[in-house]
Amino acid sequence: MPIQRTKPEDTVSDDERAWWKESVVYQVYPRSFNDSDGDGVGDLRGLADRLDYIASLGVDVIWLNPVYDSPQEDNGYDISDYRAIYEEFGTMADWERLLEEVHDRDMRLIMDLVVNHTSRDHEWFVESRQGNPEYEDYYIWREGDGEDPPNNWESFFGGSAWEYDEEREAYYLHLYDTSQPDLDWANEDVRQDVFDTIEWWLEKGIDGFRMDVINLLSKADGLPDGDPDSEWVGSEHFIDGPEMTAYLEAMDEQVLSNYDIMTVGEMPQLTVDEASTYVSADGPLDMAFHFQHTKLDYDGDERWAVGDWDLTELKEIVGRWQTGLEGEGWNALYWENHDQPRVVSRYGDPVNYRRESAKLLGTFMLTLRGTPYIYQGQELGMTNAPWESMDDLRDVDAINHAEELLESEDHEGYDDVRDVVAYRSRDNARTPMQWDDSEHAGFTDADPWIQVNPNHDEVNVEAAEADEDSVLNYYRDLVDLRERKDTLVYGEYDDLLPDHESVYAYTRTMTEDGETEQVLVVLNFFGDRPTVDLPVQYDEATLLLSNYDRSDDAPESVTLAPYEARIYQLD
Ligand code: TEU
Repeated sequence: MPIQRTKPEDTVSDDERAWWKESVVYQVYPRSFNDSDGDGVGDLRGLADRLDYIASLGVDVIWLNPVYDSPQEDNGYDISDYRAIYEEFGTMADWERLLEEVHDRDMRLIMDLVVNHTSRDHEWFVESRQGNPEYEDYYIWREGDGEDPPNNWESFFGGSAWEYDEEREAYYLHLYDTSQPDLDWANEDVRQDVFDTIEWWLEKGIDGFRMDVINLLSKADGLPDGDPDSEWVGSEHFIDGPEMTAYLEAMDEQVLSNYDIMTVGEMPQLTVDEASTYVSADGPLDMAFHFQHTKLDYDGDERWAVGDWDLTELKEIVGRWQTGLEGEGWNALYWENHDQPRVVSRYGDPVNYRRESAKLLGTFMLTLRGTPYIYQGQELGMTNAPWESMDDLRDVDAINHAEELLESEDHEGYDDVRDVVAYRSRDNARTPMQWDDSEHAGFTDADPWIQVNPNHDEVNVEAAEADEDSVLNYYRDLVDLRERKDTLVYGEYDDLLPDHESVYAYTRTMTEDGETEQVLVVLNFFGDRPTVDLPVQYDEATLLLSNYDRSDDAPESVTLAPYEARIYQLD
């Protein structure tokens, strides 16, 4: 059968190609990766000791979560000095060595840029609260409204977004923890100081930034009250605010565009229409993390409640982003990061089909159009941990919300809220990397700062290395396939079964020098055995990869095993 030819103008031009589009990123949360000095906390030398492992995955870029000086109220997202390394993680010399060793292995390093807020301990804030004229307008200070805070905005971590400061006798805005005051980006000096900091790191030779909550910088004039019924009260006044594009364009023009780097913005509540303004070919950033697919298992809008999720909704979201970004906008693809529970525990089956579903979810992420981000441990199929008692929790977000749930509803104790907290806590992503089956999973010799997942006796790097069929080795195959097939990077995406409730099937198609290549991906997202007819045309179908032992049978009608994934080449 002849294949469906796409138009020759689908050819990817040299202008459209970029190293960061062809890269696979691996995210390291240094606090939980590897501890070299026996204090129970991961560190930079520990990470450097494991670079060969990361390189063995075939990935191209490492994204390092914040390692700057910080009181660690929000694990480093509360920065007290942008140009110093947090002592427990090591020294600037350790960091410089790390960068060199990453580059020696032909990988790149991107750093986390957290400039919506600083720590309360940052010198700028210390000066600002004392009313030093140079810094008094570095943060968003307001008088209260009588006994009440200046408006009804809420912190993402719960409660009011305003904190009264006795010293300055005014409220300051904090969209996250009280320890994380928001900078006032309307102040030109703030912008210049941040741009200088960005340049300082780029001059050190890094390869780009992941930008924390970067679409929150611009707050609406007058800071009006928000809709009290919305998911995050006030967000319509501080997400994608009026000056947002102008700030990022200035950052790009003054600093970013002078370097050959990659930038990815983390953007809560981002829609595909809004995204095009940030990440089109001439937008200020290269790509953005949106959150739409991470909310499928909320109960409606409610994050601290668990709902059933629907595959057709996932298809709708993914389809919108795969095809809807205008002006050559590029996607950032992820399931997990340090804020998300483990994906196998959400959209897979961690009990009956851990291995199969981990591979299925990996197949999906690595065969879409965009740059994939693998979070440490995802390549092992790590799962959520049990959070038996409130004392096990470490994350300010989980602790605050657990307390809020306990206060607001008719609950007697932690056991009543445990299911939802254990499911949703960001701590699930932060349990130590599982290197082996020893007491602390090979992460540390001391007591780790957070519990090790008890399943490390089975799920660990050492065991996975020894097992040809492991999730780890399958991820290596996926990365390798992606690196060899441009079609998986640049090819057009077409959903073949948008309405099917358990099977996801799509093609990726690319034409180059008059030749069309088509790759077919077939994914059974559940534990049953569906048979599907696929509208594909081809002369020959070659099975490139599957998480089951399969031969090259014809893909126009297939019966799939639980969580089965297949990738075919169609000629
Ligand atoms: O997160 C921003 C944020 O609001 C979300 O990532 C949130 O944690 C997610 O929606 C949960 O589903 C960033 C950092 O990634 C996070 O670790 C920080 O706590 C936060 O900013 C504040 O800096």
